[in-house]
Amino acid sequence: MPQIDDKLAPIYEEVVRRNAGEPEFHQAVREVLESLGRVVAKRPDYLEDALIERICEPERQIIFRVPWTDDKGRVQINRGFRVQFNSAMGPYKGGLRFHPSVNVGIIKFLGFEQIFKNALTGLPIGGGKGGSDFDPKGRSDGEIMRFCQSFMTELYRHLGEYTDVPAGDIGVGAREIGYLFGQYKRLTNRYEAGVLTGKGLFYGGSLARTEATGYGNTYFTRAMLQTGGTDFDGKRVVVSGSGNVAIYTIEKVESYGGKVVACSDSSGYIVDENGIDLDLLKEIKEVRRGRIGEYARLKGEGAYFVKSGEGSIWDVACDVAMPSATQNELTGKDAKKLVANGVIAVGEGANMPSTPEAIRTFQQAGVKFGPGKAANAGGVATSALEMQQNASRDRWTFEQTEARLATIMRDIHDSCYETAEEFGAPGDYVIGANIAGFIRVAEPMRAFGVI
Ligand code: NDP
Ligand code: 2IT
Repeated sequence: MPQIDDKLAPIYEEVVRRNAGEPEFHQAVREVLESLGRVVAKRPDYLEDALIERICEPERQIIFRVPWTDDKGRVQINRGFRVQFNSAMGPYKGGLRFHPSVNVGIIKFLGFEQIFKNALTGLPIGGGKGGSDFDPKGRSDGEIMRFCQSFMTELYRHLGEYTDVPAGDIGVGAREIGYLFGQYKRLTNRYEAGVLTGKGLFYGGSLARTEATGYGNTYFTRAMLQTGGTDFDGKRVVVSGSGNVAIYTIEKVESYGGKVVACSDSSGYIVDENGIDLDLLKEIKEVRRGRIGEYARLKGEGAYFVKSGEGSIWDVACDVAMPSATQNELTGKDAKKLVANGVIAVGEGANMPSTPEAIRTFQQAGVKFGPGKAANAGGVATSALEMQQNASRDRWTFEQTEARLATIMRDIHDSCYETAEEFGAPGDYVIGANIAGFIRVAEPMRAFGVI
């Protein structure tokens, strides 16, 4: 296991002590601190004024009650969160996750990752994350709307285009952003388009934001493949999940000639040896909000469904793996299987989908590994482009926006690659991303003094 530098180990121990029972947050902090040993060896001044300790402590954490009435007239209670982690680079920026597994530790890990990811985009956005343990599955539109209205009725006072700008994440897409924006507008009596991103195209949303995370991960992974003189063309690809990130990853990979043979949801995974039929997948997931097993039933020949618990999607042999569902979905055992089956590159669409053991397995086997905070930054980068369009009361074309996204992803790839080299870890995108992101945040923090 990579070690934390002696000078940084007490910082990690203190994070664990002060944030008991939050293993995902510990995991995210540990990975960054493991990389930073190389920075403080060269630049011990970064140890001054508790700069690194301050990065590990959120600027503000908001936890609130969200009461709402279900369709049977019963009152339900959920818990809402917003962790405003770091505003050195700009207003807090990061998504909202609605999923029953959400707790403060998960939101903190996501907010912490977001600081470095947002810095890597080179755009002026700080790091934050929020959400609720609300489970949207099986809820009617009316229930979703009442929940979103209640959630925003508390959260609105903490938001603003110069303060904190949420967007979507698991369980939060265009429908939820619409209800949240409507309630913000009503409560504040302000048409403040830049307060949320991922908005509908009719009211200030950006073209290409829906596609951005999946497309962005595909650009990043392609750039990694190109450093080895290869590309997606003719490759077998497995993409886990079948939500926003997964769908647009599949779309872009297929446009480059890759064949995506499997995807999943929490009920299991499907394999289609002919390559996933994207129109059918979109119809099931985006229109009907159905389960992934329906794909195999409707597609018929060449496609089959494996129920959750009866196998892992990572058993499916592939050249490129793009985990795009949730944290720690790809374990050390899965990684060994992928390596045995000949995987050459892994691009993380989800946040922290690979366990530390899995990352180690890939890197030791020489597999090109793109960590989420670099590889999936295209979503938040395009959110920042949406904010730019809102601030200038302008609207860009799809082509213009996608071209900016492509350049940003290439720049993130190159800066991770070059930083890894500069710090003596050639080809290690984890170290490159953590160090490049850290330096960009540490410099303004230092300039601001002890705040
Ligand atoms: P969606 O809600 O659109 O889709 C999530 C997908 O992942 C669904 O297929 C879902 O299955 C599956 N999934 C979620 N939780 C679990 C779980 N605990 N076990 C198994 N499967 C699960 O979310 P997104 O596509 O937006 O997000 C996917 C990942 O990408 C997340 O890690 C998110 O943080 C990250 N991300 C998202 C960005 C964005 O712009 N949306 C940007 C950067 C990262 P089911 O429907 O059965 O729950
Ligand atoms: O994890 C992420 O980067 C997101 N869910 C997108 C955040 C955003 O503000 O667009």
